[in-house]
Amino acid sequence: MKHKKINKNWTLMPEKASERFNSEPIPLNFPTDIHSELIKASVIPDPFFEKNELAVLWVGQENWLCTNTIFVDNTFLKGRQFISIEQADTYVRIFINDIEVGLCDNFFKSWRFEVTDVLKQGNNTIKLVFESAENHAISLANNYPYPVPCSIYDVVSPHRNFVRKPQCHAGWDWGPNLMAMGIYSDIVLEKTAIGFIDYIETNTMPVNPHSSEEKEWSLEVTSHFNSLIHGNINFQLMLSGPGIESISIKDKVNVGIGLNTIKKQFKVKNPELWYVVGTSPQDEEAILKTGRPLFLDNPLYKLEVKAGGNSFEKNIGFRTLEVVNEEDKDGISLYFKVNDRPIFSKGMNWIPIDALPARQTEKRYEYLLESLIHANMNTIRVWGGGMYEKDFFYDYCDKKGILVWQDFMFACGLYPTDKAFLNSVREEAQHQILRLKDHPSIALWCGNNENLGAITWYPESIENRDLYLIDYDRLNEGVIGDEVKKLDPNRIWWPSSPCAGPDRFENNWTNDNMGDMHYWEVWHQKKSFDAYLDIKPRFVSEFGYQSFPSLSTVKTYTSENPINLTHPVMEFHQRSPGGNSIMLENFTRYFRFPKSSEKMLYLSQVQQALAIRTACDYWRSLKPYCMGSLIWQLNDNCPVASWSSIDYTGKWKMLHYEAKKFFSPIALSIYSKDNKLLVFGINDLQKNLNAKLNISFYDFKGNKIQDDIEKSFSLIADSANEIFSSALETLPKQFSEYFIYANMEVNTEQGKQNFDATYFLSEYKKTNPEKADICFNCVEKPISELPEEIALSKGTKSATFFQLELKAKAPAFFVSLDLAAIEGVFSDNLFTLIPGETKTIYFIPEKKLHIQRFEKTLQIEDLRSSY
Ligand code: BMA
Repeated sequence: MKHKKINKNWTLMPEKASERFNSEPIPLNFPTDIHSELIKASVIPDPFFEKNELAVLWVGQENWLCTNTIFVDNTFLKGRQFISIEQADTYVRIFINDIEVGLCDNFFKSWRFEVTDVLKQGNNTIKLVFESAENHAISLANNYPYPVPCSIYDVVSPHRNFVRKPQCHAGWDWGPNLMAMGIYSDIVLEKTAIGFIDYIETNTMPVNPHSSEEKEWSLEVTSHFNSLIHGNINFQLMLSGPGIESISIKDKVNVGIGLNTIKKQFKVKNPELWYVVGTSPQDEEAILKTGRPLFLDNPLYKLEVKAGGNSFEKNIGFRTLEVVNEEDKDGISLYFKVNDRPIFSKGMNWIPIDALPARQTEKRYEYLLESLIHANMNTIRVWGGGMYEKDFFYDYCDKKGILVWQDFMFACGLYPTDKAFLNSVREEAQHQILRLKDHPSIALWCGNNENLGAITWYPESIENRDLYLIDYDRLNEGVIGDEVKKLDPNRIWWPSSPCAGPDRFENNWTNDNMGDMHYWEVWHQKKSFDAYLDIKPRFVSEFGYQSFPSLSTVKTYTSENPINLTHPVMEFHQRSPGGNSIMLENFTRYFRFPKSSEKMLYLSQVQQALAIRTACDYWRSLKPYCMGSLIWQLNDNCPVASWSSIDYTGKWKMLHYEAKKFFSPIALSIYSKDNKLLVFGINDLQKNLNAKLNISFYDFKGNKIQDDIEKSFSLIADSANEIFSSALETLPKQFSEYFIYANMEVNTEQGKQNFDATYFLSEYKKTNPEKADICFNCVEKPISELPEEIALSKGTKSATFFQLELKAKAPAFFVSLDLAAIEGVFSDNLFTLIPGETKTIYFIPEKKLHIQRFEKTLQIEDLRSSY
């Protein structure tokens, strides 16, 4: 088998002459997308700037032609030849020497077309015609016997549900409508006389999991060999990795034309276990010492298969994973048990990392996922309106121990169920299941995002529920669920998010006691943050609250100076209906109104962090009743006001810093409910811990208004411990005149750690903080001196970091440090400064940075400075 990549030296132009394209054909190399190339060639402006998106809508409505000439020699023409593409977005018609050899029509499938007898010796012309998915969608919908509604947003490409491409490409409530097209993988010419290995699948089972001596696992490997011949082929299988004796099997296998499955089963002795980040014995030790896991790489085992002149490689891991979805006295649970240990899922929802797919670089994937685990999270949900992610994403999750909740790519809508659509989805599901199922990080397959609920959203489906419900079931259970059950029977099939579980058909939209829940009433229904305490969920797979990005990010899309939040550009960069108003209205609910638009950006991030902290503090305190909170959403695919915790430029919003604290494996949580103040010590470790709690009551000058409350206790392993409770009426009366500052000291043989939390019993706007006059000292130090619990981006290019000592004259709340467009992460942010105490913060720049620039750029905000 021979491969020849044909990514280079293409040219791009519209398929038919267009007035809008006044350029020579544009040279390009794949992988790329058409918009990105048109931007590079200055044919279109940056779609993320101002309202340029509207000026580039035509790109997705055109057909585009890419042309190339490829040279093929005689030896390549021996045997049979194929052209293969892993990621074609979406309608790509392929011509070689003007003969059509194939049409790709589903972005989520992988394609291989035979080109034997079409390819000739010497130069061959090859053409790719990218046909507008928008036009395909419109014509498919027009020819469909009845309307199939789906949710749409302000700038929208119609009928996205008719085309199998990332649904958010058509515009979402956080993302632009670009209807991207392109090829995001290699384009490969392959030659073989024998056949292909399409997939390798494995099944790992512990044989004697409880033996204290030798732990044996059975490993079954199924190779899918797509044969072009009848006869015997050479087959070889090798497994190697940490701590095991390498295994090698050689054989001759008889195959027939078409698909052959070759199964081999053997035993693996004492492989090292795969762990969820933060749960391995080494991580437990490290957390006891520093409060943080080690972020080690998981042991992975390399499986190589060679068959009929092809080879195929993948990594596998050894772990058991169970999804516990059982009826109990309160409803139906949902949680993951990995290596017999129940895991509280702390994490985020993931959307495609860029609306311009050419910008989806491995570096950015790595940065976002690294940021996820550094904020003490262990789970990510690949949301159904995006894409089955690139290999790199799952490889990284395998390596670092992140659990993946994997949706199938259907979201917020109803879908067609004609034969062609169902067949296409069946092939898509088969491909993605076989491609992804052996990643140890994959925890669950979920049929879609909110489609079960969506049946109740549209007039058509409300009126004719039977029709749309049957259609829903045909696609979801009849095709997707059917394939999951056939191809990956050991993993749970979760029909929809949210739902109560397999084979449950109730509308779970508002149920908080069964399965997973999306809780949107704080935001879409504008309820107060306290509403998070009115539900008792088992697993929240979505909830979110918006903020604006930081000023440096806002400046990437507007040249307006100073900015004004009701300027049309600022409103255009907000896609959630009424979103800016919700944020501004909540300023008036909780805060004194900020004195400038810049301060509003800051306060919006404080507000977002507070909203989500309120939810997470409470839901974590319900463990093990509640076992998951997945925040909507980690990332942005363009610069925009949104629910993300990391903005488009990669800057951590205040929420991400706050999440690092409220998701920490040992954490302190304070809230008030039912007229009581409650303090919880959360311990996710497997050991009981000795701890001391100190609660102080300060006025806004920084004086204590009464004696501290002190208490020693034991934080029971793997639980949420109520460590203090008091009726509100027994606390000092004038709630607006003081704040509560709590500290929990945890003492272990490995070290001592402190966790603090600040709590107001009154709305912030009713209190009178003094001006804090925050000052700081800064020193630059070699990176080797960075305390080990701080280490963030190991990939930093900087040889130094900055150590800041901050002080304040009066208590300062929600202190935020910002460095404009300088890339890097602070060790902490959004903290309280108590006068007389010094807070040490580290900043690790991504690249070399001069201390003068650091000091000059550093912008410090706190609550009092916002008004
Ligand atoms: C959720 C998601 C997305 C959406 C978000 C915010 O329900 O599934 O569709 O972006 O709400 O509205």
